[in-house]
Amino acid sequence: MLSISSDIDRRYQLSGKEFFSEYVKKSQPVIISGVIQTWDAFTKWSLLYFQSLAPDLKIYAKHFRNGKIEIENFTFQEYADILNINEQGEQEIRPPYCHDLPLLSLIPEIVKDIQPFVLEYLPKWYSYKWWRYCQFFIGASRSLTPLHFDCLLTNNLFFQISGRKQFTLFLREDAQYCYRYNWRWFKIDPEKPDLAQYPLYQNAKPIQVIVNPGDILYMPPGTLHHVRSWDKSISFNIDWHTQHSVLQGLAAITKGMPLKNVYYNFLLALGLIVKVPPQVIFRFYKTYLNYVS
Ligand SMILES: O=C(O)CCC(=O)C(=O)O
Ligand SMILES: [Fe+2]
Repeated sequence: MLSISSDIDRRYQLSGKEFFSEYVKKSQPVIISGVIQTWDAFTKWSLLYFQSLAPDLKIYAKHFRNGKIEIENFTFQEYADILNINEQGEQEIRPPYCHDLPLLSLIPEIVKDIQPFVLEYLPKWYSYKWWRYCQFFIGASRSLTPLHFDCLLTNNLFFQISGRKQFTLFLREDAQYCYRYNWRWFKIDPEKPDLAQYPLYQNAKPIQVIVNPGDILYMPPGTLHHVRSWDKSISFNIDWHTQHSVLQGLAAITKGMPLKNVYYNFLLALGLIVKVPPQVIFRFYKTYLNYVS
């Protein structure tokens, strides 16, 4: 019988050095607490606050429907109205999910709300204008991101600002039991796995963790994740490579990685290995931040 564990380390005030030696090098996920709780974001950020700063900004939200992604555009006000209706209404229909939005580039005033930033958890190359790499996830309770891994096979630092999220993780060796399609998506629904249709899934080892406001979740490259919001939520992540992971990412061309992804990994390899400055690379890389795949 498939058992679900919650077996990942939770580390209080982990140093950057320990983070790299104990987790990044060993490809182990970890939740880090006690590092970012002084950020103003925890008391300031809400849809209304974003709306007051950028009333005319058009954001996009996604519908994940039967393996396809559809996009809709909203102002913050329109999106807030939809989420409020959702919170009062029926559970059945899931509202659109604002997903992978580079909000710090769109509203630069809010960068100061996440200071001091945790640059000790990133390779130095990313320090220059690090906020440009942050992608936001803003959604209703019950929002769902189906099972996938991150498309460039990057490391992921995930920051939870408000609301709680339940992550179901699988280490990358479990991908073989989860029925992959379209490069990075998986047919398994870890909340109701269909073992008759997908029998190999019984070999997988799901790890379920709850990520609370103030937590940072680290996912190594290729970690599968299925994410269920328990509450209305604001989170953001940074996808980033090391010299090691970018080479692994480039090698994935032999495993079916789409050429467009290989191109972005090539740019990051020029930065991280050949040391081309971020000012140059970012001009070409920035379209990645609006890439839906
Ligand atoms: O928070 C979510 O719903 C999805 C997060 C995710 O997939 C990521 O950070 O890569
Ligand atoms: Fe992801």
